[in-house]
Amino acid sequence: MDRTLIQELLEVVEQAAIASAHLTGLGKKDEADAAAVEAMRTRMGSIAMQGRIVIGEGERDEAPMLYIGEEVGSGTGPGVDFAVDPCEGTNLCANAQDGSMAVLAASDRGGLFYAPDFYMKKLAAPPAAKGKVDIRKSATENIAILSEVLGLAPSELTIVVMDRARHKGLIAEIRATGARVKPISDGDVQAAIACGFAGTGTHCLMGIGAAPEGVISAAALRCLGGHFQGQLVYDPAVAQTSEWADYTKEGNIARLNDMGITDVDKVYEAEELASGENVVFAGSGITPGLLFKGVVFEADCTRTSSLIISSLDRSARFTDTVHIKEGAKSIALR
Ligand code: VTB
Ligand code: MG
Ligand code: MG
Repeated sequence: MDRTLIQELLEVVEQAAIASAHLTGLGKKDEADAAAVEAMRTRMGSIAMQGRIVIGEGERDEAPMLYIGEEVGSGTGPGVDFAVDPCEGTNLCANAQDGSMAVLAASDRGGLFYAPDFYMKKLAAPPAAKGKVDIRKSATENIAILSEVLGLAPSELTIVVMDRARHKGLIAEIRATGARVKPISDGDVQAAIACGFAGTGTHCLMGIGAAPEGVISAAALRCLGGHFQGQLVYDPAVAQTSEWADYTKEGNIARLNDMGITDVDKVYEAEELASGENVVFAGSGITPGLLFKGVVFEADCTRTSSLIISSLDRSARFTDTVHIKEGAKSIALR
């Protein structure tokens, strides 16, 4: 992987975000997802690389595009592994709610954890808390640590938690410490990454979301020096999701074992989920959010706001791109 890839990957997520943004608010989540997938795949095709999807939109039989194992790119050049979520937060996009984005993580071959399509308990926090908070500790203990290392009272800390039945106890525990809970309906990737930056008003992500999204979050936080840990969730009684209505704990453990995961309770650090020598994260807002303004359509241009984080040059670039329409007469400078 070299630095020219950074610019290419920026364009990949910008194109995916624009494609989904045309379907924002229409209540069509699958269509918004498909549009992003198509745009992402097309733009990836013109990058000189031997790309491979390790986390994608499903197995070969279920998804027409960007399925796990699919090869992307021109077919010559460096080998690059990708974890993609072309429309992360499809419900948010379909309902024109904040927080959806086109997102991917890239690394050298073998540099991203092949996360199963399971749930994952996650803990994300700012760099100052790295290695100090711990997913094995209680929320109460972690909030005390956060308060200490960030120099903020619990009442000045905002903890993002997905708004799910499984988090009833967690939310009550956090509130009992005096910290603020910000429930989100979807989109824990953006919330996790927001923890990596001061000034986002987001100090910690706690609770259970999806495992593939955990790898993408880990890639970004690893580059930022932030804290991220993940632990797979295999017990349907813990996940409390209709998706797992027909699954059993034993069956899920057997599925993990079949995938080569024998230590099912392992706590994965960011550096294990995104272990490659070089790691790049790229995200572009579809709707506004903690990190971006999202796609804005204007008469003469389309504007995108994005974030590329790269270990190649130890940078986090926030970009605002004006995509100029043919025959444009005036472009506002904002
Ligand atoms: C999680 C979360 C994602 O979807 O995967 C969620 O990590 C689905 O969780 O950010 P449930 O099955 O509990 O609804 C997102 O919110 C969006 O992809
Ligand atoms: Mg998706
Ligand atoms: Mg998603």
